[in-house]
Amino acid sequence: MLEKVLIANRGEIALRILRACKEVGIKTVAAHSTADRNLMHVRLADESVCIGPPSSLESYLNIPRIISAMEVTGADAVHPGYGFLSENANFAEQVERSGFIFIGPRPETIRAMGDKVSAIDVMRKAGVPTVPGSDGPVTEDTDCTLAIARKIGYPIMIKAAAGGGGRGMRVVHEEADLLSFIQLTQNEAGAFFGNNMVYLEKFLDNPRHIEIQVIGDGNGNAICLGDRDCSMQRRHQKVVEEAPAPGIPDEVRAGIVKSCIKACEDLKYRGAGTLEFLYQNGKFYFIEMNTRVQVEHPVTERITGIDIVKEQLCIAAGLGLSVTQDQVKLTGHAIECRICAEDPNTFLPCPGKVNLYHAPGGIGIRVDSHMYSGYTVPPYYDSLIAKLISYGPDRNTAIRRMQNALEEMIVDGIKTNIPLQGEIMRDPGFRAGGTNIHYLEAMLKKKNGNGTGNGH
Ligand code: MV4
Repeated sequence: MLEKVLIANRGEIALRILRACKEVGIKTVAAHSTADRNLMHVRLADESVCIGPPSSLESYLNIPRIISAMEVTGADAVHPGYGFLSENANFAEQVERSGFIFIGPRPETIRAMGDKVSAIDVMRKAGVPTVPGSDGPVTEDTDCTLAIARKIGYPIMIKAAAGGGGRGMRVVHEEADLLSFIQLTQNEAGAFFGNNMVYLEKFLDNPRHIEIQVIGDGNGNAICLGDRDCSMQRRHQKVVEEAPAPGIPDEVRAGIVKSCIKACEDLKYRGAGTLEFLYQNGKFYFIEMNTRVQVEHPVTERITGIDIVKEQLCIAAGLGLSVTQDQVKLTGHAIECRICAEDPNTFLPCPGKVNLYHAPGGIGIRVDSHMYSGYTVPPYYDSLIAKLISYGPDRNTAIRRMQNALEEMIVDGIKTNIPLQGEIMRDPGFRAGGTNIHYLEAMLKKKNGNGTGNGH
């Protein structure tokens, strides 16, 4: 097993990683900014090391400081969590070149998946269904581009190869706009990502966002832990996730799972990963792959009984997967509500001191949170303060348990989205299941008369 893991992250995921390390007997180092001295995982870790001031660029995103912290504390591996350096191929490469273990995929895999054109190419060649599109970057040959677009059919989405998570995209409805919109997207992508490559896809107007969790051992063995529906989102921020995705026919699910496993085996994928799909009219279309543990991993853990972070640690230690695909059984239904410190009307972050925190509990409830009474939510990082996960033998039971848990939860002193989560749980569309990516924004608009929620 690994001896000592440096946790290069903060908040609930740092605590989640710490718990997995403790469970398997690995020593821990909490690398933290000055703003995070009083975080729960810093108190609980075997050692802690301050890596810089509050600014992420000078702490959690600072590669030399993190590698120095590993050197100084004698850690043998680093867990990047999600966000920050988790999908930075240069970081993974420098960690390995310095003689340490990066808990995640090989640097070249991270790099290949970070470029969406290359990710789609890899997946299409492995037999994963993709969105009809340019199957490669847009070139200087405008006649060729116009012909490809005509073949795809309008509306078309122009996407930056270096984009993802909603940045660097544009919809074109007619040929007259195509070339100028491509130019605009290229310019933005160049300025934003330092890479102006763009590609084309058929625009899907009302898809669901469904993702598939995979784990590979790095030697060509891979398993799939089922799917999650993450369609309940606002401005590319997920709000509620659930597993399994409601209403997917068994044979459609079996087909997509099979193709994802094959792709990961072909890639000799190492570690935990997520293939993101759009799902519309009964079909899956691959769009991106995430090469890290995700915020919403607990819903998958709950329906499979598999500890995804523990699997990451075992794979990094070279011990392989703890289960075979035959041993993966999906049971019941799990829902996650992201609890954020934000203003319920403006959705702006609402940092400050939590005077009183009371966590909900009971059968089928899990809370992943670094919060405690007296904790101050700093203004420098994202506003996620807790993840509330409910489980039941069926979806309705999971929803009911979530409603009860939301009513039990007390976070006094700061504004949170707990009331909004309650409204979603009571909403007839959500209760019916299978809502698309536009549903939440439409629901908020109906409630407030517009999309901002502030009545203007
Ligand atoms: C799309 C799409 C429709 N058609 N691609 C947005 C973020 C990035 N991960 C991909 N995204 C989309 N790609 C095609 N061909 C619609 C979106 C999209 C979206 C996707 C997932 C979750 C939320 C979304 C919100 C708006 C647009």
